[in-house]
Amino acid sequence: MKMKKNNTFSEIRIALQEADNILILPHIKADGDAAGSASALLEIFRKREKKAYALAAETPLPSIRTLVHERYRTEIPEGFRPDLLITVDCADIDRCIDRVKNFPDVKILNLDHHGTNTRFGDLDYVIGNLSSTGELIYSLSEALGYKITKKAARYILGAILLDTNRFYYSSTSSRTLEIAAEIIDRGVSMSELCEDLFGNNSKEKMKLLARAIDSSTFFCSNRGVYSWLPRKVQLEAGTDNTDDIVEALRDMEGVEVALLLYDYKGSLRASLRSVGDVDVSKVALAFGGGGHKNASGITFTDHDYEKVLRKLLRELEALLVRKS
Ligand SMILES: [Mn+2]
Repeated sequence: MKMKKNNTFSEIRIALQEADNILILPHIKADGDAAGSASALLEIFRKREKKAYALAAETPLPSIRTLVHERYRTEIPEGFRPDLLITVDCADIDRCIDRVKNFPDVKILNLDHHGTNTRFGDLDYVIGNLSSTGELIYSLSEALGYKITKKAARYILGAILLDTNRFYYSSTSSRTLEIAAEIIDRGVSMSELCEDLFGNNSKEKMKLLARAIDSSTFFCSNRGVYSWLPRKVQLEAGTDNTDDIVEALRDMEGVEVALLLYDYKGSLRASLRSVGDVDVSKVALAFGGGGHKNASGITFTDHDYEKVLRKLLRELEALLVRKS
């Protein structure tokens, strides 16, 4: 399959100039990169006197509320008719189709950093191995000569911090760190931002994490680990916020692949994490999901947990065996 090329900066500039009403779409179950990137764009467009809103699929999680702009909504304001849609951090159109489908004739600008991005936009700007969509928006805004305010810069730094797990992942380049440094130079306090983002775990979330760790099972000579959080367990813990749980599984000694299966809004979801050369995006793609080499996800239409788990474990084991 031949990969569609990125549009040029001048093509993107023209599309943005022609648009007066812009609707920004973060992916379903928006994470900090999606929400922060959408918020940064809202702030950048406000400065350029464009009418823009972000339309999210759900209310943002409390843990990322600090990355949410006033114009980030869950309902479209009355009378607002977009003439351009911008999808942020969406590897494929399924991640935002719930909202895109309401605007069949509106052009899409697809901004993303997932290597598996299907380039579904009328215009695409995708850089596959970048730390975050936040970093992509920073570089794009600079290339277009758009002013990045302190407020926008803070959203971007939050997006970068979350998607790199505080500069832990290999997607953190020297340029990522330079951008973070430039943002600090604009007066953004990284420690205050970190406190907002990482220092507010709810008891419910920690309880759910404890349940996941407690019920985890190792496979492939302890090189892999999985856990399962059905709706019932989420209700008992008092939250459906599964953020950071799969990372905690991955960070156990000797683990190369971690899998978290969980019920999410009526579907069964799998989050995959890996370390080093183990490429879980291959497994995700094989099941209709997507993501990055070390972090991918899949939404299953099949609700049979046992069957899905069996299939996934078979593929993950094969992946680990091939690597060793
Ligand atoms: Mn991202």
